[in-house]
Amino acid sequence: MSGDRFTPAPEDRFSFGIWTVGWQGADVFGPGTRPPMAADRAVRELARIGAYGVNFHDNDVFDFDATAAERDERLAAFRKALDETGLVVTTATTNLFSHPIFKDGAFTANDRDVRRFALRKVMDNLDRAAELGARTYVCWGGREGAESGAAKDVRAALDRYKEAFDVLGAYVADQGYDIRFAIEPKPNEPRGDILLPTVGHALAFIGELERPETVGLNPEVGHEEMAGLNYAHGLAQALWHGKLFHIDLNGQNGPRYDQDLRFGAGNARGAFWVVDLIENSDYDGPIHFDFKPPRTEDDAGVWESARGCMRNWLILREKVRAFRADPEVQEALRDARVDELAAPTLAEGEDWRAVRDFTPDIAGLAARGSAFERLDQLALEHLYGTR
Ligand SMILES: [Mn+2]
Repeated sequence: MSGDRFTPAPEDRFSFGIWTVGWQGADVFGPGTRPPMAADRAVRELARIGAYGVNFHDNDVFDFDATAAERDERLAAFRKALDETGLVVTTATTNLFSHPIFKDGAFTANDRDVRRFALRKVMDNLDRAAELGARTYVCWGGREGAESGAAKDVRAALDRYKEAFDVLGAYVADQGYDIRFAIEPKPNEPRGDILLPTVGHALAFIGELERPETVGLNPEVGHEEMAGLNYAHGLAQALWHGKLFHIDLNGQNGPRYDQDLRFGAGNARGAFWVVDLIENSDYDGPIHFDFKPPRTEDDAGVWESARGCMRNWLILREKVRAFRADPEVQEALRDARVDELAAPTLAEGEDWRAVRDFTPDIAGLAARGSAFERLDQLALEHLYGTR
């Protein structure tokens, strides 16, 4: 399987979270099925299979309760592996969800000391992120939410959520770091309901911050599809707002628990449109995978799963390029009037007066087919490999 045209290269800019391949497979019904993996080993193996970069939580590298000596030793080993492999740290993030102190959230915990400690923990890791060259800082507020009604004043929680981003934005500015924040929405799990549950909620929230230009989005396939939403449409809207700072790619089969399958597994048709959108956009961040090798896999299966993420991107990239280059597709796009949508509804110099009394051929327009089915069938035939 290796050495073919779907073999990843550093210029493909594939990156992985250290926690993805390092996941031991613990779930709510059973403990892990794989031994722990040190961050430096994850870096070396990811480099071996063709990755370009990594993203890490503070506690992917050292334990929450590590002594200063243990922390420094783990960080030194991580740095050494990065130096030796040439892998880049594209992104960093903070674990504000595993330790019991964060059981009611971090930035929006009712307890003020928890909130103050959460800010400190993020600032500690922002220093490491800056030192390691990360330009994007992901914020997934997995514990920011509630299972019950009265326990969480959502409007006050949003005040505190905004306060956290304002304080951290000031810290980054005061330190002179070249780092932007990327909010990762998720509707539920681990909390019953999570704040900022979708791309749309997060976009609206960013508009209320003191430094909105430094905060964007990190949408995840599974998280949007858990909410029944179209991930490619969410990405397109984030791009439209200039807010697509990062992407978390994986696989999901509709609204159910967060599956974190390898990219391209799950909703394959959705994945085709994601690759088509990103390949034809100005997104210049890493092609990042946030998946979990299933609990059934041993160490060999972990790397097979990680390799599959990258191969599936490259396979779909070849298919979307063939789709766009196909003369029959181009004709079908014209028949479907896809280009016409780019033309402003009013011409240059026109205002509302131009259409105030506009009356088209109503019967003719109503009767005319949109010719979308042929276009979509051509896409499916490229995806299914028959064209
Ligand atoms: Mn997920």
